Amino acid sequence: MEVIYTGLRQTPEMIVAAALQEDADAIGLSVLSGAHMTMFGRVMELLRENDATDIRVFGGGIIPDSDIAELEAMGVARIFTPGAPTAEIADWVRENIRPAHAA
Ligand code: B12
Repeated sequence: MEVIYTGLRQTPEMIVAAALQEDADAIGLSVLSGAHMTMFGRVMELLRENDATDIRVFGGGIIPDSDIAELEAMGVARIFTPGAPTAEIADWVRENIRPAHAA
């Protein structure tokens, strides 16, 4: 898979613009600051506004369990929290991103 790293401290607008321009299958967000509800929420909103909800959104960070259900209700496909092994994340991406996009 090709991964485009956009760098630190990107706004949701910059992230969604990059995903649209690059025709991305998925957006992976890392939010450690506690602003995950705002950041994920705005990314989901911008994807809807751009008719691009086929781009799957997933990610991780310092995210309390109690917020994960709400993020999933917003349409976030999966959240990984500290301690998640890289292999588990890679397996999830292999199983969920390409097949979902091809279907
Ligand atoms: C290094 C660090 C910093 C550095 C960041 C350097 C940098 N360039 O990134 C500096 C010094 C700048 C910093 C600043 C701040 N920090 Co700080 N920082 C940390 C620290 C020690 C490590 C964070 C880190 O990089 N972890 C590496 C990541 C990759 O690890 P991880 O979260 O375990 O990742 C796993 C999962 O979350 C998941 N995942 C994470 N991202 C993604 C993305 C994708 C796509 C996927 C699939 C999975 C995934 O998979 C990973 C593997 O298991 C943590 C404490 C800690 N031990 O976590 C505090 C911590 C994150 N910081 C904290 C705080 C409060 C701050 C500040 C607000 C402090 C301040 N008052 O200014 C600022 C916020 C800056 C900002 N805007 O985000 C708190 C956050 C509390 C919260 N959110 O509730 C923490 C948890 C410390 C604490 N216990 O209080 N910080």
